[in-house]
Amino acid sequence: MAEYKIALIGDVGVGKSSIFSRLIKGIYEENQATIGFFQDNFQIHENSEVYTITVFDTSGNPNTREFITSFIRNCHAILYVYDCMSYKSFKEIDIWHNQVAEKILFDIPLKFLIQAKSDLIPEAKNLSNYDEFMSEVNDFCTMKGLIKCDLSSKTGNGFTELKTLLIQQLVKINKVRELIPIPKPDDPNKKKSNCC
Ligand SMILES: Nc1nc2c(ncn2[C@@H]2O[C@H](COP(=O)(O)OP(=O)(O)OP(=O)(O)O)[C@@H](O)[C@H]2O)c(=O)[nH]1
Ligand SMILES: [Mg+2]
Repeated sequence: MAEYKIALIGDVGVGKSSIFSRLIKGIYEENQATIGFFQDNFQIHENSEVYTITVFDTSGNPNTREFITSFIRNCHAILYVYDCMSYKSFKEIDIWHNQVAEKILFDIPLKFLIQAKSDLIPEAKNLSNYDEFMSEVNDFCTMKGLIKCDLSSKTGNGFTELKTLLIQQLVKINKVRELIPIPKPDDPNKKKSNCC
């Protein structure tokens, strides 16, 4: 049975733990602010295969960024999360993205940009900068190679589509990886060859 690891990353209060609860337990529940991280898993059945997806729910506290970005380096996919009502939470994604990219030197995991709390989009449309906000979001996804996805943990909207997309992309990437081995960072303990 194939296993994949994914991480939820983003600002405080954007809805990461609510997404985690929806993915793992299929429910919407109120959560305390996350300290450090939690992990749990769920299974996806696709084309008669069963896949186990381990999800890391992380704290949005900027003080924990260094710690979080180092342990998620082995994840197969990263879900960057922002709140559709908060332009600031979207701008923070760039900082998270740069920090993760610094840690992951040789491997490029699958990346999603999750617009969380999508049940609030009708309200978000009243924000004075909404059109510019969405245009920046689309440009950012194109520039950084992120797949955009709208989710509402409250209503459950978008989760079926996310799971299908996630597994299809993970399997696809895994097949490519099997064909083209990705170079690993040099092992500092490995003895250098004398060969010219
Ligand atoms: N309307 C709406 N509100 C949501 C949704 N998801 C989360 N919320 C609200 O947002 C608040 C924060 O959500 P959390 O999931 O705890 O946020 P977090 O990103 O895990 O925050 P930290 O753990 O502090 O980093 C919750 O208390 C909910 O009230 C959603 O889909 N729709
Ligand atoms: Mg949380």
